Amino acid sequence: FTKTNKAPVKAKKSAAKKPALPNDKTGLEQAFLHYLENNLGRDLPSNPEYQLSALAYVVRDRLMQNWKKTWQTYNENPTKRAYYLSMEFLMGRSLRNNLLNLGLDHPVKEALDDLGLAYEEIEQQEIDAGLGNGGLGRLAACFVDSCATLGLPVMGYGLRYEYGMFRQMIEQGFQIEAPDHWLGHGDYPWESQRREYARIIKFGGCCHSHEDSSGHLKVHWEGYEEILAVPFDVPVPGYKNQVVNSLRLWHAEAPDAFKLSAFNAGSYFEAVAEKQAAENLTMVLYPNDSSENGKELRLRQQYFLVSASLQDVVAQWCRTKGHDFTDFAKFNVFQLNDTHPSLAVAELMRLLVDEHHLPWDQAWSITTQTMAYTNHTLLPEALEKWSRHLMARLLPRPLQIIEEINRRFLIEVACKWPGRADKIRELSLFDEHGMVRMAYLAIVGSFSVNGVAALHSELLKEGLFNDFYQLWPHKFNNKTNGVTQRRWLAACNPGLRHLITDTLGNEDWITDLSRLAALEKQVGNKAFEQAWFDIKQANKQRLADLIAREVGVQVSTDAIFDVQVKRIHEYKRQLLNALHAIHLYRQIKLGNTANWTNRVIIFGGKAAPGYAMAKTIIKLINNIAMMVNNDPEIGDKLKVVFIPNYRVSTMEVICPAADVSEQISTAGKEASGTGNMKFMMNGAITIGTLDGANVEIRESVGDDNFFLFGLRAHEVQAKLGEYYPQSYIDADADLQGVVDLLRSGHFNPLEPGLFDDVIASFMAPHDPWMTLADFRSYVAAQEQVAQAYKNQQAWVKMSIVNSARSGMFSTDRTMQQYNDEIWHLTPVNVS
Ligand code: B1N
Repeated sequence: FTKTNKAPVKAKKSAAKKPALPNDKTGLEQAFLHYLENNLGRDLPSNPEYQLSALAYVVRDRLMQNWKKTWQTYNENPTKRAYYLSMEFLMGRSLRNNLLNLGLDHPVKEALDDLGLAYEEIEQQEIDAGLGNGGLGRLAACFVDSCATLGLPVMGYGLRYEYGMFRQMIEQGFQIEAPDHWLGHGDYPWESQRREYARIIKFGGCCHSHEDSSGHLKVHWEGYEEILAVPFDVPVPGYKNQVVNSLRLWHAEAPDAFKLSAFNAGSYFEAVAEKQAAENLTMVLYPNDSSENGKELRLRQQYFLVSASLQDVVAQWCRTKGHDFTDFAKFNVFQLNDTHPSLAVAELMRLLVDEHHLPWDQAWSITTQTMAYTNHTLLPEALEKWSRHLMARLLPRPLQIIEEINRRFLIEVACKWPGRADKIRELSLFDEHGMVRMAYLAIVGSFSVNGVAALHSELLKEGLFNDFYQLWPHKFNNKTNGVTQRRWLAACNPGLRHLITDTLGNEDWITDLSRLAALEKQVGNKAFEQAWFDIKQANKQRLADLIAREVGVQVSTDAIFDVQVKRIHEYKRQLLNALHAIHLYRQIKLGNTANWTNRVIIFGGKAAPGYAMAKTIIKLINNIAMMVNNDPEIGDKLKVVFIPNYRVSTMEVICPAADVSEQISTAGKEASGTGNMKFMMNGAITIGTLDGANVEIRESVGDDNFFLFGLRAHEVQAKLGEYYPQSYIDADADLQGVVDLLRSGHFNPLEPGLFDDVIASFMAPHDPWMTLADFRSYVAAQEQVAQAYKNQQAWVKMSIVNSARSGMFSTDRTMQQYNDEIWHLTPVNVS
């Protein structure tokens, strides 16, 4: 029963008749007042919350027009589509970005100005959509922005958590977590509920098999509980190209019929409690970055995302193609954002085999031509494993399918390595403790496996996935991360945006970042260099104001702004930075301040609530800050600040203001990093190890425009087992002084023993992060930084070169490569 979809054609006619909404100053002003007065029942001036709502409605109307047009274009030209499956989309605020991409930023500002309102004040009212932890979630958000700008038919699928990343408060120097009930403050103006596309997701029960009339074995999943997945769509506009793609976020609900029998049997209370439990599924984002906790609810979330999204795509397919899946892989591709959605491999098999009655081999061929997997970490503690017991209880049918995939896969392994029982054991999807290795499932089920920076992708092939690489070398590839220059340069750094545009003569760089290369011609142009410097100073003042407001510390914009903002994790080595802060403090106290350069060391980042060591590191930084900032002898020579509640909207103030970007992870541990790219684009100079994308950043800017230090990845590897932290202390009086000061309790006079665990961690021969091994070369690199900053002109030159050579770190380039090498989609033209 193939059904042709006639609706789009009709919709196009009606859309064509409608006049476009006015985008001029007067039209926008009228629309704004219309919503304020008629929809919200308020008169000017009203308060900024209402102003934000009214403005968001104005923008939403204009997005909606293009959204419909895009949807029609896709329907009229049924070409291949990609689906980005991710447990996280760290979108941040949307207003400024939507205005920029619609080309409405200038007229809207003028319209508000006319009404006596300040755009900057209104936009501060928007709450960040914090539906992600860090780099992996923000990457997904940059990806969908770039896909829309490139006109690629790509849809994001994620979860609509009611509580996003927790709010971090700092009390007495400690991190305190508060819930982020971001949807509780009125509505989220950008989303549209689409109940007509709700899907049922199954959990629990058991499986029975029987022979059907033609003698085939059929499996029935029975006795399961149902949870309803309701989609909320968020528009993702491309830059001035009329494309608006969709981010579809699933919300869990108990179906109407939920536990009706229990209600009827009189268990009213229990039934309501269970209904509530069902709706808990999408209540909260797990706040772990780079570590897994194996909680049942997390597995439920993963399957819920995967099943709802795949059902959605398969239902869409059946609407136009009926049950003929021959060409399914020619028209659909799923990109798995790490292993979190890797149950997609089993779920697509289940849908094809159980629900659409395809033979296993055909279903497997479709699945393995449709799935592509991106790995984001080499850290063993972040590699997901789920217990077979838990899966058997929650997902009996997907588990059976994984067992069958494994059975067939291990036959392949046996053929490749005859007689090698060790290979069978090592490559099995089930480890010796009966845990399912999700990364292995993703690799076996995918036609493409990529890392996120050149070094990372090499290390995957050499180490973690070496056996798989030997089996299937063609699957392995690299896609170096990026960031979108729309949000991370054009929108967050208006001063630099205007200078760049005036200098280059056009805004083409906003969709082709390689054009920034032409800025290098301006090196030596005094007026340009002065303008560049002045913009940085103004951005530093904006950050200084934020620091004064949020931290209560006055910092001088003449000092180096030395910034490390990212999740707090031992491998990222905020501790090394803190030891350097102590070193500088000590030098000032010793009077070693000849040729001194003033410095503000700025930290920000959240620790996972269960990660005790990371939380102690936050406390240590705050205690150092307290001591340093209140000592008149230290003054402006050194300030240390910890900015609370680091998130997307604070990075938008921080990255344009940084002089120095701290990217100091132990080599081989940071898969890529993306903050490093935001800083570079905005003209900060990196001090960093040869890790993740730092390697490529340094290749781009050259040795002279990058402060390199530390062990290389292979040196770290070689040192394992023969690392003696004490030997570095013995050889280095400065390090000895720093460690002694810390040990003496100087930074915790009223809290004895507070930092003992931290000290023990960097003193341990098994310290995997080898912090002390890199102390001396880090201090030396920091001394070069301090000297280099004294030569303002030379510094500005380095800054310009960093920005000018950041072209390859645009997600436009990243997405182009995913498309050219993995997805093979045809870009659309919406007009
Ligand atoms: O993904 C980013 C990279 O730039 C970073 O280097 C990398 O650390 C980050 C479990 C993760 N890897 N793994 C995670 C997040 C949540 C979670 O529950 C792991 N995040 C990264 C983008 O490629």
